[in-house]
Amino acid sequence: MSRDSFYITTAISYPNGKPHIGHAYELIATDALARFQRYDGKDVFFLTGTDEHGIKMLQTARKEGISVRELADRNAAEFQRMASALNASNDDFIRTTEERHYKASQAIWKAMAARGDIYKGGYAGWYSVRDEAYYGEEETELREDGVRYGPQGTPVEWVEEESYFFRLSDYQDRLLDLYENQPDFIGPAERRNEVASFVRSGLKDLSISRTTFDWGVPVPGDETHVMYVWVDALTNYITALGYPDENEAKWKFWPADAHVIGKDIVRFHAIYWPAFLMSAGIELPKRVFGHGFLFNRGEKMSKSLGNVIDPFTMVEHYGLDQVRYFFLREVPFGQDGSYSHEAIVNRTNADLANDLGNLAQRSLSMIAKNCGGTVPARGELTDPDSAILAQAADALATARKAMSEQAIHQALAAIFGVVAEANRYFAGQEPWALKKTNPARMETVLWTTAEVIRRVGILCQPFIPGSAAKLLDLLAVGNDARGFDRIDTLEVLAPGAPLPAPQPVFPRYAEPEQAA
Ligand code: ME8
Repeated sequence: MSRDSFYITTAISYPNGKPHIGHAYELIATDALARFQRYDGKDVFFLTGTDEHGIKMLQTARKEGISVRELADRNAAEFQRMASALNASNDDFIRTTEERHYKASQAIWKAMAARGDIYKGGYAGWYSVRDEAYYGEEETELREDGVRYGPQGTPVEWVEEESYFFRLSDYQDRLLDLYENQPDFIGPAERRNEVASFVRSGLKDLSISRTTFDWGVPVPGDETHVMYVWVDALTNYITALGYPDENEAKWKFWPADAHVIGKDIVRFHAIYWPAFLMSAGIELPKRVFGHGFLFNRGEKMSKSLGNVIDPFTMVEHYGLDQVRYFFLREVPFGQDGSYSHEAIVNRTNADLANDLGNLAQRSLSMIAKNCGGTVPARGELTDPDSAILAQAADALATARKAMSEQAIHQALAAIFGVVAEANRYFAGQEPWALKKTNPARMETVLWTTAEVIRRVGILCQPFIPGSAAKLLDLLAVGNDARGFDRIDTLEVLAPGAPLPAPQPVFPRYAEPEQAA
């Protein structure tokens, strides 16, 4: 039987600068969602990459005095380096300057043109280079500084040129039907309401080509035009699956199960993208999820405020799984979030080092000392044993539902709820006291604790893959026994099986001056 497939993507980032924490956040979250489905038995394809065209890229290159290709190459390499530094499990990394992507972008353009949805006209209106977006005059505002700004607070400039247009206005009703009939298409719900009311207020045709520069995908049949960067950018999601070659094996992953993006670009994904796809006769993705923005102590990160924290530095300083855990647990996915040194240290020490780390270290050390370094004997299970084991198995069902709605924080809350309860169980059963009074019962309590740690370790893999693997190694769980289907298989932890010497998995964070 073939496994169900699951296709998930991040946005593709503009490599006009180095990756920042916002990029890292999106990648970590999407990675957790992808890994979760893999452990749940799905055949997963996870895509990320870089969006290399557009005027913003050109302007940055000009400012730096290098060619735009050099800028793209240099920073795309940084984004790739970030993906490996974050232990992202992406199956491909797409760059929109690749040959395969020109082919796909020109193919979707031709399909939209064949449908009669593309015509030539003249564009005159406002454009934000920072957002790479056209805005209606009513969405802009002339401020006291004499500069006109768009709805995201970025400056807009007046643009007038010959342009091809996409008949977006024809798709208004079909888009509203889509939001109505497929209420899960946009998440979270606030984002869906915003998009629906924007579409209801009326859609104008969209300018989809530019003539004043040539850094982009040439328009088929009229090479004096390059495509508007968002037309080619959105197409990346099907390029990676081999479009337009629908015989390509990877095409089976389409339609995407989820496009994970930030809230600032929901409009492009929930309006333009489905309209382009409908026009080209391609199935629509199942869901577009707009996560929130991350702020440093509540302020928007920006180079001018000097509060941009480099993800590489953060990972080096706090540890990779500590950073992954913090972002995924602390910030309800879909809402804005804030990070600070104190909050990261707090989560690291309270949840990882104390709750999970100490429980593992204490119980595994007792096993090493009192059970000959082997899995303890499992006597008859009492009610408290069965209850904690059941809670650990039930956490999978809770996490599964939460992850299907991108509520990553809720999945982790359920898993760490088990850890908290397991600590109460361990303290309440007092295996150290049983050592003299009832050694057989001590072994059963230690077996149960080890089994809960195994279950928690299995569940933690999508979120903190490196540390979860170490936990499972300490319990000698084979690589082939780490899927979610093994969550309540009592036989995995076989009494008498030899265990490696226990090692601490989650170091406490100590302030550098304290550590010295
Ligand atoms: O928008 N917190 O690229 P991009 C959280 N190329 N997420 C953030 C963030 C922050 N502070 N800042 C940015 C683009 N993001 C386009 C996408 S997709 C076909 C094309 C998120 O480099 C942002 O919302 O500006 C987006 O999802 C991603 O990072 C890339 O942003």
